[in-house]
Amino acid sequence: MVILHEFALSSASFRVRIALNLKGVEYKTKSYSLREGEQRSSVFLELNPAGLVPCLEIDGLKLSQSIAIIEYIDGRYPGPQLIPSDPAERAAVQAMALAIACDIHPLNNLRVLEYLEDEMGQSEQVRNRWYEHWVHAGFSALETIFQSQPERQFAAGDNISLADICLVPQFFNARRYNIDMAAYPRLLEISARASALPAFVRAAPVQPNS
Ligand SMILES: N[C@@H](CCC(=O)N[C@@H](CS)C(=O)NCC(=O)O)C(=O)O
Repeated sequence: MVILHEFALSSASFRVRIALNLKGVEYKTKSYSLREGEQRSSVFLELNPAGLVPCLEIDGLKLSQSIAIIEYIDGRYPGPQLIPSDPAERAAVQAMALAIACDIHPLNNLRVLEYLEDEMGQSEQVRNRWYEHWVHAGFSALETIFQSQPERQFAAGDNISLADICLVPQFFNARRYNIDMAAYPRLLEISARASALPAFVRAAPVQPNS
């Protein structure tokens, strides 16, 4: 049995749920409340000493880091190829995915936001400004890339890839934080198209503002 240790609203967990669904892998979830700090419990630290969800138990392995997990799933299961094998296409997909997973997401992770407030004494207003700043920095760059490729249905072309798998959860988060995304029409378009696919719908947490 494949077990995803996760939190529904965690975007890194959301990425892995999408990938498992796209590949048609059956899995169970075990939830850890991030708000209550369960990711730092001894039970979870046994799974991932970094204290960050997700962790995927699969084939006798305990995998952490959503991108590494998705690479494993992609290589292990048939179905749509999420990371292209052509070196140039692969680099392009990885660049878009990592622009989100490395350049936006970690700066706005819960522990960073809590550190800003609790240890650095910053207000909720400053915390929210920080959050928005890094979303806009990352999304502006991606919008420029997508604008230059108007024919693309999805982030990397006509097929879903790791780039869409990273984009949709980050978009979900931005909506949750009520960030104005009027400046990103192509991101909106691509994200909406991918979000409507059954694998994404089934992976989504409850809709923001619902
Ligand atoms: N690079 C990691 C990031 C994992 C991560 O940051 N997970 C977040 C939820 S999306 C988390 O567990 N946050 C808990 C915390 O900040 O204390 C991955 O892609 O799996």
